[in-house]
Amino acid sequence: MTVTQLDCRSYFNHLSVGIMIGTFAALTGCSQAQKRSSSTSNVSAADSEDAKAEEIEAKAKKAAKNYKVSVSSARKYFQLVAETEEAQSGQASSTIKLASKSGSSVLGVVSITDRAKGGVVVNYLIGGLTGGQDHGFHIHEKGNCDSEDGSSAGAHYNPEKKEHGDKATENHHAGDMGNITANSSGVAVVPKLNALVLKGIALEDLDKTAIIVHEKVDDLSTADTGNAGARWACGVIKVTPSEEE
Ligand SMILES: [Cu+2]
Repeated sequence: MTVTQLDCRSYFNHLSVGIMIGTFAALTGCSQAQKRSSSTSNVSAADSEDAKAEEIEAKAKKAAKNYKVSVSSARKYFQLVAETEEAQSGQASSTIKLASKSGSSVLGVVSITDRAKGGVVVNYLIGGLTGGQDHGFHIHEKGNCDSEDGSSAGAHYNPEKKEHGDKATENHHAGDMGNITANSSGVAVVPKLNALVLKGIALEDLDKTAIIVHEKVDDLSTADTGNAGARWACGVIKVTPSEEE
């Protein structure tokens, strides 16, 4: 049997175990140059994965301090943001930092990414909540978090003039994101990839609106607020048109 140059190269491209490459090369007579080139590309792929993991670890440690959350919660958030951006390759993203309001100690970060097939994916990492409780989570219509109680963010984002409600149903404000669930340490982190998707909205529609985290659970029905209580955190959504990839 004769192994062509092409066969040899494509075989290497699919191998990751050095010893198997060596054995195959010895059996088929593939050149040292090809072996070297293959192992270099395998090493750089591994290096790139290591670099990504290190970057996530560094961000997680910093966020853990900034937002008073565990490193493991922060790691989960950054991993899911990275997976989202990989899945929605080339789509715009915006990161929103939340400031405490109404005397709470709620802090956190939210990432919104356009979906290739429409809508946006929302990832979040929020600390300082009431342990084991759900908290209303909305987009409000004004990109202004200046007031002490978050009232400057106005009412729910609702361009279609619908009723407040459950985002799983037809009739709800575009800014109704339901509730986020705090763990026993008062931290809410997005549970899995695409756990929170808002359909019918593009990121640019949300320019100069705000994210609000509430004191209480949103009952998903009471007009116009879901009876979710005080505004415990607020962050302005800013979308810059020429954002980096
Ligand atoms: Cu709200």
